[in-house]
Amino acid sequence: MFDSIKSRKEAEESVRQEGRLPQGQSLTNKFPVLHYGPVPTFNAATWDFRVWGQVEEEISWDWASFNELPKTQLKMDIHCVTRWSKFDTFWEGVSVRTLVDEGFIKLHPSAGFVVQHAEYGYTTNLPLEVVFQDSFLLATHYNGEPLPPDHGYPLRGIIGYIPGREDLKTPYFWKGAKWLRGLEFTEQDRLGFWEKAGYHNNADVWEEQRFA
Ligand SMILES: Nc1nc2c(c(=O)[nH]1)N[C@H]1C(S)=C(S)[C@@H](COP(=O)(O)O)O[C@H]1N2
Ligand SMILES: [Mo]
Repeated sequence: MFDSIKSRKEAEESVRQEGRLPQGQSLTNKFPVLHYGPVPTFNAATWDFRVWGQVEEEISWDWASFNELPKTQLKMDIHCVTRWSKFDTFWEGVSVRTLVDEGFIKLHPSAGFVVQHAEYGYTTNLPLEVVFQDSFLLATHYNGEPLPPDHGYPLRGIIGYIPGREDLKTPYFWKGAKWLRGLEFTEQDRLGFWEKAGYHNNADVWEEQRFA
């Protein structure tokens, strides 16, 4: 027990020295579960993933065809607004930028923002430029395994900080919707669930933009 406390503190000190610990955050080796409402069940027969809004054509995939899309792996640090941070988390999933580059999604020039739509009506919003970053993924796997149900199985958005990539924006982790069912591309920004509840729309972890 004391060993694990000591190693948590040591790990925290080393990420602090590397400049990877934002103000007001502390390191956890656990993986806290945080969401509003119940954990939905997954039914492969009825699940689909839809893309609509400022696109040339609406598109939807069922679970089997979604899994044939090109996959990307990503290691990054995630930062929850409730002050826990988890370092070197390892994910696999589908890059929205790749879907656009490879013509799976054909965007309208007017598309400027993205609303992630999840089960039970949870939404969160990001600028298109952030969704296109290397640090945003539609994740199917965590640590080489399918996502656990309470972490978003079968699909969730994820956003975090890739060490050394000061060129990228790093919002808090709520900007990744668990149990994701679709992306809506919009012309104007539209506030999501926590954003409407008073959380900061930009949510930059380095600026501690927690509340609006
Ligand atoms: N569908 C849905 N996704 C959500 C939330 C939620 O309430 N509903 N909460 C967000 C918040 S506040 C955080 S910090 C992360 C937590 O992800 P985790 O439970 O896998 O740690 O999920 C985000 N995604
Ligand atoms: Mo959060």
